[in-house]
Amino acid sequence: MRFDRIPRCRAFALCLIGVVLALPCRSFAGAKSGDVCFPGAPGGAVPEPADLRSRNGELEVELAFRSFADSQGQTRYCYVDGAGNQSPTLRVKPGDRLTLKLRNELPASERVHNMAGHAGAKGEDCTGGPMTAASTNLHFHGLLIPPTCHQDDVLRTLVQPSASPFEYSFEIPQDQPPGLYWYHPHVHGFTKAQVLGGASGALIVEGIETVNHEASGLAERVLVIRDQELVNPDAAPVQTDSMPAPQVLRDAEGDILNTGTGTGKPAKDLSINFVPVAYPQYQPATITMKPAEKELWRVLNASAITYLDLQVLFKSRQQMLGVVALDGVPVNQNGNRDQPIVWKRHVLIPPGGRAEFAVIGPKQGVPASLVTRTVDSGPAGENDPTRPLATIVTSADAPPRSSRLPASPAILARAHATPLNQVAPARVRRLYFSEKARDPQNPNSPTVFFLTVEGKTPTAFDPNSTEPDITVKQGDVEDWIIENRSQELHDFHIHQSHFQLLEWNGVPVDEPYLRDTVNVAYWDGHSPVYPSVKLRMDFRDPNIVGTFVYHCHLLEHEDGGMMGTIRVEARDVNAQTAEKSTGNHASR
Ligand SMILES: [Cu+2]
Repeated sequence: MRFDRIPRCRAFALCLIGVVLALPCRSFAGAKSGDVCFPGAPGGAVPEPADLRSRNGELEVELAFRSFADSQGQTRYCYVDGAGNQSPTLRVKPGDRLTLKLRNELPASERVHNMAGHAGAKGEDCTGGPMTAASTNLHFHGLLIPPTCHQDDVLRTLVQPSASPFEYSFEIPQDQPPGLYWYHPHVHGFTKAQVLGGASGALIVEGIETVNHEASGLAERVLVIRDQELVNPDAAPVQTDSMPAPQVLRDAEGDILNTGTGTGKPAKDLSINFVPVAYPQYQPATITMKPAEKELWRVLNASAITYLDLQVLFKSRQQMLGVVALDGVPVNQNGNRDQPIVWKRHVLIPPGGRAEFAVIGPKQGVPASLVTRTVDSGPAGENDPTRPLATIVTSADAPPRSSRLPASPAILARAHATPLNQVAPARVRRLYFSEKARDPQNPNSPTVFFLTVEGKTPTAFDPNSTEPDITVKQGDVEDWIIENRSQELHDFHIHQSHFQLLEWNGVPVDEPYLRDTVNVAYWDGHSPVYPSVKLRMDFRDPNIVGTFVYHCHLLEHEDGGMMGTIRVEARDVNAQTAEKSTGNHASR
């Protein structure tokens, strides 16, 4: 696959000329190589991202990473494949090899020369280099692949604009749960800017219907919800009721503070498959379904800092959503065989999280919508008011979905590890989120964010540190209690693994399913006990050996220091052999 040789600037200029001459510019779905990132039209149809499917056990993709300044002067980013598809969905099966060549095509003005080291074509080491606004890399969020060079390392891999395309190449593990994952950049200090600018895409491990039969035969709809800077930052809120608009207050980072009212100016706008739904009018995008058809909605919250709490309304009545997978893992996969579907009236998806749920469309003529409810992010959190995302329109003539899951899936024999909650933890650790103003004398100085192991001194993440914050033995399972000692929500995420939520604020929960992101409630400022989650962490998979990160997935917090490193050490080879022979390898 070759990249188009037309320079981006020339293609963009041609497009601008097209606008002037009233020629139709290419839409996102029809964008061709050479075009830069294209947002959808407000109120327009929600396009399905292009599907790139593996064949004969392989998927080879080349993605160009591009940027441009939008009409507000904000830098927008996107991935474009050789055929001009923007942020395509990568579809692979367990056992497939994914080879992804990433070419950093950020503008020449952002190029960095005289690099101390640079990441390049396969065969070279991932030796780091300058972490700048122009450097990038990829994280394959949720995949159980090694945290190593050319696979899923984010600590040393930096792709510079002057570098040759960087090759990622790895095998999708046979035991990777089938579901929705995603790819996004992960350069410390610059992750928020790139993801907020639009740098993200879906990755689907096929076969969800072979594990969770509730998904069999359903038409699929991939919905990637991103946040972005406000299109109309100076507009006054539209009065929707008799309540006065709440006062707009900003935090030290300039984000609009949570009002707790569910109304007011949001911290960020949202888009749905790049169709913006902008404050203050929130003109919803359009989803067209056949009347009363059941679909599998595969929803990714690719926002940098915005929480989603999704619900589907018919008129104003909440509809039940049939959750079949969270964070890529079918809800019946962790020994939860009696519960293939979890019915919910609304689904909270923190930044980085995914939810896959069955939706039965409205009957012909019934007004319906997809809405995100307000999320109270705490006194120091950002404002996430209630707002519509899409109007659901029914039409008997709606074109069939481009992808439908097999109706009669073969039942695959999968080797499942012992359910996490049946494994005794080797130890318990306590970690905590906290924040402080950089200048204690000035509460408006930038916030420093910490994610600290209890007993250690809170320190912002240092990319140059060579000592891990936590060391674990591969094969172990541990319990981690994660406290929130700040007055805003945080969203815990760890690479290379899924965990199980055991307790919420000290109270046991009945959640036999796995996650890779979890929201941690905010502290009210005076309670003697901090809010917390207790998680059972899984370090059994041999692929996990290496050094990788855990962090808050509100990317402003991650970039601001709320991240730590963990080194998983290989077990003694003799001990591994002995365990395998006694069948104890996965059930320790
Ligand atoms: Cu956070």
